[in-house]
Amino acid sequence: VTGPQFEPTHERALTPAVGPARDVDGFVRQFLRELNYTQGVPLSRSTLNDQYLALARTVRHYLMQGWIRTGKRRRDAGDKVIGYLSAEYLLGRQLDNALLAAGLEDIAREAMKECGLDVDLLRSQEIEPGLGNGGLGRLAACFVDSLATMDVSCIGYGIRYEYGIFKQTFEDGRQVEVPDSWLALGSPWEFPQPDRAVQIDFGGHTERYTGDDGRERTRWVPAWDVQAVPYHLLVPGYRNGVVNTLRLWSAKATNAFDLQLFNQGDYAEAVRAQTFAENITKVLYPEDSTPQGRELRLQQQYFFVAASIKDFIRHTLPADFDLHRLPERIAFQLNDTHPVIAIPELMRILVDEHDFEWDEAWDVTKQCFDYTCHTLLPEALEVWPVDLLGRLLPRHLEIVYRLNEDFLARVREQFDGDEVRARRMSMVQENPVRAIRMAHLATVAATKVNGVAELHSQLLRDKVLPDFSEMWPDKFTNVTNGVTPRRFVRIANPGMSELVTEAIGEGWLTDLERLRELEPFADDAAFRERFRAVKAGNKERLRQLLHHRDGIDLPEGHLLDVMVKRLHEYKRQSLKLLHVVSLYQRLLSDEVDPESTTPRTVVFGAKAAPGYFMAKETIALINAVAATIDADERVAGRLAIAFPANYNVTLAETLIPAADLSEQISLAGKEASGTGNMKFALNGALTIGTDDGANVEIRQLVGDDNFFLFGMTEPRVAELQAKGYVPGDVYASSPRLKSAIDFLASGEATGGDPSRAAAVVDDLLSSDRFMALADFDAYVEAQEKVEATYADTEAWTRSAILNVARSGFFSSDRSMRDYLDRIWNVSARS
Ligand code: NTF
Repeated sequence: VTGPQFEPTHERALTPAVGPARDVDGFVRQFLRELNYTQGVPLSRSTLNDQYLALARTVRHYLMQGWIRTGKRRRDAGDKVIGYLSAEYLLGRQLDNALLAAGLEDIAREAMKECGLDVDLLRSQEIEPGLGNGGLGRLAACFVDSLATMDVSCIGYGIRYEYGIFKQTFEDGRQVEVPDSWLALGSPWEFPQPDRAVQIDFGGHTERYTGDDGRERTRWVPAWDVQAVPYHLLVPGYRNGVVNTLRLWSAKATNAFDLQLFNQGDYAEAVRAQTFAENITKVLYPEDSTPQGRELRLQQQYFFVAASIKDFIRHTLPADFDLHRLPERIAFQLNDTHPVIAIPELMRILVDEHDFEWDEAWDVTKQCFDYTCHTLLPEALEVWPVDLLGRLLPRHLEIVYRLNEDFLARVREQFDGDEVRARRMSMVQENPVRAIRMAHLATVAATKVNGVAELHSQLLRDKVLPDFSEMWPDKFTNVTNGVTPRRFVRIANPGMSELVTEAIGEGWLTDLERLRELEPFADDAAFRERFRAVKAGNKERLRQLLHHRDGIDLPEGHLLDVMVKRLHEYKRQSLKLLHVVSLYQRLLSDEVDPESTTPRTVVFGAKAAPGYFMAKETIALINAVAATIDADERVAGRLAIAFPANYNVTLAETLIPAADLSEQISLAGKEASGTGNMKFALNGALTIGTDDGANVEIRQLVGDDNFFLFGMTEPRVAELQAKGYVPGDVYASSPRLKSAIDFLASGEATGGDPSRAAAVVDDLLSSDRFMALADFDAYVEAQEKVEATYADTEAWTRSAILNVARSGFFSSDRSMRDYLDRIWNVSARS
């Protein structure tokens, strides 16, 4: 039964449950109860998975009171809710974060010890929910963490994919994707709410009819529907008793199966409808930065936003709420274009279901949405062919057409009938196929449009949406991304966290700018010594992990040079690889004494979209070069390449704190922001990077002396592009580059097999879309500066400490404060 919640008045019903006692004894009792009564096993017969599940549920118990109280307090106050609409949340492991947020780390450790168990071993049992591809999904997870920590009312709406981002394995060095069955062993963090399911319609046609009041109206007559079942996940704030909610939707067939067909023995046909419906939330699209124009993806998008809006109106707002005042109660943030179909959906609800006049509905709708763009690649801006949209959502297509008509009339009026401009700005693209430009729809509707770093927001205004920023200069703003220091400093780097607290006291974890107070310690030799000891400890932790996880044995005492992110040509893993080849050649040449070079281990971590040919070739090539170098005795102890498979949030948490050097080498003007770059700086790695995305701001803050800048600037890139870039010319004019490419092409770096390098080398020489060759010499020179600086241990450590001290700006708490001030007009309680 759906509808307004029954509100019991009995005193007891109003009091949230009291959690277990906050001591070791209380924890042990609750844990054993969970093990015995929920898992159904005695401790003596329990498996590690039983123990992990019981531990997770025990921790969850301690959060429930906060969750119930937070919800009640917010309902009573009638707070405006931030409705974060995101198709992805790359959450990472939940147990570590819940233990930290609840302040239960020590109690849990002791309690497990009393049961003869090791809390760290149990923590490592958790399979992270990989419900995202990369930066965009991880950002959403950081943002909801910050909003809970700042006690801001937020519901994160998303999709409960049954299978998250694929698990990456390597076979003969090539990527093979395996389904990620993160739910298979039980999922202790979610609360299914099947009785709160909502129906989501698809297909069919529209009809005009005359209402009782004599007005002409439209109704949508859908052809099929599915049920959207919400699952709650808890989003605990850091030690403030606040627990917000993630509401993830799972698709279920309206009718489970056809009993007649089943009884006749036609089993496949009997469950066809069910399979069809449940496919909607079966799996995350593993595309990053390029939209996958698949029908199922549009179904996913509509499915989750329609469910979220319906649910908000029905269950979060009071029953008699006047929807004219909707903007007082909700700000929907559109995380890229994926949820943009929410705009015509809200119009449809207001006009068709609540009898709003068109203009009135538009006025409300515009105030309810803001849009964040996360890309600069034109091919990444989603468009939906109108034949597909019209088939799946016929009413929404009509609404978009009408919105577009109204909008273009305004454009023509303001710009004197400038037809070319109107065509450029239209929500409807005519070629190569008629399609809806979701970014244009979002920009027209949204109150605010933001980019994710200063440079990105500027390029968004000047290059991606110039006509729109001319028309509405005040609509555009910037909010530079950030990352949560709870997960990416405190949990990932306990050693450094302790050292920092010892130096500057508590408080920095929720007020990260306070890291500034570390600056004087950069000049304190004893502190530097301890800082290095922490880094050495983190490297050892990584060595242990890679040994057990991947059978990789990292050499000791090397400069640890790390490039981890999705595999994409614009990110230029191939440039890093060319540098590795160049280092290898240098070690083999007679001119350089190997002993005089800096021993270096390069770590790659990257997944490629399964259909992205060049990305997959690059992975195979990196693995082939790694194997060749690994097998070559002549360079042993001087150079190593490691490429652990399946880079994810969990691996990042051990990898990043161990790194000395952070590789952020995208072609200028292509990486919207980057957030890995921030995590590395906050953990005391120095960055080698281009003037791109948030690198620009990192460099400005940490100072040129503590950052290795190289490569063309964005205007230079644009100039070269306009002039006509010829990679062959660069190849011919740089001896070092030519030599590295020839070496690679000859097969000498790939175990004697030149075919391994062919695709990548051919592409670099013939097109090199992202100008890796043009930046090669500058990159190698910057790497030489890295080596010189690294040789001076004290100078390097000083820079590393200054990176930490000056990166407090990159907390996602600050990003959220910026959204609150510049976009949502809501104030935080803390
Ligand atoms: C990514 N965008 C950008 O490529 C990153 O630079 C940025 O840091 C993150 O978003 C978060 O803002 C995407 O993943 C997408 F899908 F928009 F292309």
